[in-house]
Amino acid sequence: QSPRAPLSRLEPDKFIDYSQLARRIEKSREIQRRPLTYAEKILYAYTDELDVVERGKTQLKLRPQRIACQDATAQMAIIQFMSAGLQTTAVPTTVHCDHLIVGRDGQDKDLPNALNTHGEVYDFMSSASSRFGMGFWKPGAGIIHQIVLENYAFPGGIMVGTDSHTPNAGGMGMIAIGVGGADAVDVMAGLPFELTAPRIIGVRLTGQLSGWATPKDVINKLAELLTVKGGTGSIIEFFGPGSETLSATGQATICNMGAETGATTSIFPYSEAMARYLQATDRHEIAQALGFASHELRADPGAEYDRVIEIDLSSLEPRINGPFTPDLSNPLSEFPNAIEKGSWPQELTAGLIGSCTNSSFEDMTRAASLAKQALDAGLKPKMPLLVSPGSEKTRETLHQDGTLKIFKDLESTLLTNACGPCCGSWDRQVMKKGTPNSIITSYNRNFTGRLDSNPATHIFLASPEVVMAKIFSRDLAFDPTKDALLTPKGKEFRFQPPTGADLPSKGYANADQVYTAPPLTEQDRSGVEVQIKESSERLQRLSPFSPWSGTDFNNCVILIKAKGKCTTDHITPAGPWFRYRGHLDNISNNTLIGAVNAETDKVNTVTNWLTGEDGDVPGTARKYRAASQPWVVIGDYNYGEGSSREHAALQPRHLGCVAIIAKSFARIHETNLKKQGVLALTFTKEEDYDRLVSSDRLTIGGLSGLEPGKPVVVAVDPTDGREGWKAEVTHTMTPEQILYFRSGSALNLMASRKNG
Ligand code: MIC
Ligand code: SF4
Repeated sequence: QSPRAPLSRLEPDKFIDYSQLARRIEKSREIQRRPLTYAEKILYAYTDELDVVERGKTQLKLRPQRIACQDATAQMAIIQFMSAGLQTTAVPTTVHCDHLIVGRDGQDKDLPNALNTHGEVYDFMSSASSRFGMGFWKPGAGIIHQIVLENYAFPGGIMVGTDSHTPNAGGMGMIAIGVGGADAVDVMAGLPFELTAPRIIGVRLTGQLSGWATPKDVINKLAELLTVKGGTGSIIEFFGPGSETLSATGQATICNMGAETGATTSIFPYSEAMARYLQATDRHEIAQALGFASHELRADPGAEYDRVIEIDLSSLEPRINGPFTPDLSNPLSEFPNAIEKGSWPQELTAGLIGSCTNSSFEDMTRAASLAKQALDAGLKPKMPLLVSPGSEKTRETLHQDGTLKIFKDLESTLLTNACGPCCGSWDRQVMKKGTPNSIITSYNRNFTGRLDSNPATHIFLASPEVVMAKIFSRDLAFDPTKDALLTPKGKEFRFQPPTGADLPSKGYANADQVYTAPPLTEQDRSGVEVQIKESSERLQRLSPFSPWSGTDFNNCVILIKAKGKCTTDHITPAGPWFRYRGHLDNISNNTLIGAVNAETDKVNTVTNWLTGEDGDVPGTARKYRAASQPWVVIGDYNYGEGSSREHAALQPRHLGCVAIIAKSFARIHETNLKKQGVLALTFTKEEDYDRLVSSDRLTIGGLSGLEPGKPVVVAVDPTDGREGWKAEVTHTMTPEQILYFRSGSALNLMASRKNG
């Protein structure tokens, strides 16, 4: 037996050594002189120059073992990698074609359509993958997080991914962190990934799920307890006897949606279920080697958490979260009251299952068990059911096992193995935009306009089981755990609780044909040409942003004072806009079009303070840029919540934004802003948000004296006759990040260091 195993089946020349990991953990415990939580063990084992860590303060320089990029963010990451003049990724990297494929008629039609529509972009990414040494998962292979779980995630590992749901791999005991493209480029270039040592929220699970309760309900409940910002700056670490009762894929569902609380990542300690999953996915060597460190792959006795939350799995009820925010949670039994109180549209119009959150073998077989009961009783779905399988491997396994046949009998639409509706790539037929309606899904997000670009669609989040049962009634209030339905013969029908299997009895099918490995030698790689057509409307080389001029930002205008939720879906919506993810100038035409103007409650309408005319937000920003007029955005709480898309920082920067001043920021977005040289400033006194009027002029002063921890003063000069005043704001820039600002971006800094 060896402590060494290949990192993955697909990269037999790269290894993980579990004895070495155990030694590193020992050593970091000696340095910290205290018991460590599991997350801390992994983080610190992969930190350069480890010293005594103060959670929430110390800057860690992490060395991830892997990078995963999905197509909607990979394009810009690769373009940045190229513009830094780099040759080969320093860390194993994969690219996944999952976000661009539009769901409409099902895989047979949608996939060929996608290959046609996005051919230029796929060619770019596949050639760049070959050129720079990255593994390429073709369109239709599956969703990034599912593929990572099946092929790359392992207990005790650490990775970053250019997608906010990267923490999905925490279900396999891995520290997996969502980052922006520029952060990923650092790691690709061999630089460490810098992170403020997270606080650790412990979640102690007791009891065991039964009946209708599922892992999704655990996280739906936790989202309620923590809210969409309660996880910010923290890792959620699960422990307790209940965690040993969950399947690896169920744990992945929970970690996946930890992102909805703003957490840096979520993680489960090593359990038998992980070993079984490794075996089932043909990774026997890792399953064996980890015996050399399994005693370390959990929290030390007496390890301290910053906060502990208890959840009893035995008494957990199924829950439905939404609409419009993932932390609005109701147990099934109280949902009818909530519908009435919220005046939500009473008729359910579509059901969607699958996605990176809930498409495991277990999810699908359990959902199918309910479908079968209903079909056997002669019932038919009352609305379209769309199924998004997470990967070709699992889809093929479900096909072989007969589960897909049940979905077929339901006349559901089997979509491509891709994000599809979940990321707004849904060409929804029938429902007219603007029509209020309710839909239910097993996905993870429900921000306004997210799935079908219809802001009036109320999106509810539940387990695949609850979604499956609910499509048999148009009544949103129908409770499948107790209410009866009438069969065509007029008989009463009640569902029995779902049943399924956590793993396929004959193992998972092989689906390696959907993967392309990069050429092995540098020589073979260097012959590959990566092409970007000058005339392309989809891909554009980046020109470096200008460095900071050395003077304060005087007399800035406010482009928009945004009110309430301003997620990355509000700053740069997805869906149809994915088209331009590789073309900064074109995608900038959607900048902040979803943000609500705090003074008028209007969307995409602001006043141009140079001319006094009203206009759309991106158009007005372009006018400021043409006039060399610096501008800022004023934001509310948790500005930039949601996605990792760095376009939400790149676009404002491209259009001349110098600072975002908000009550608070979401972690990934705040880092993305810093990387692109935009000041991310937080009000010291939240009331100052209310005091600002969007016609005010702002001077952000003392910039040559920027220092970590030192507040910045913003002089407010009202144009409406009110007296001038000063607002104090803070920033979280490290010395290195202050250099990003001065250089104009992190990329500029990297290039200047490279050129000496
Ligand atoms: C999401 O779930 O919001 C997305 C679409 O996967 C994004 C990535 C993107 O916008 O490209 C994410 O989560 O980071
Ligand atoms: Fe894709 Fe949705 Fe998962 Fe994001 S959350 S990776 S859009 S399936």
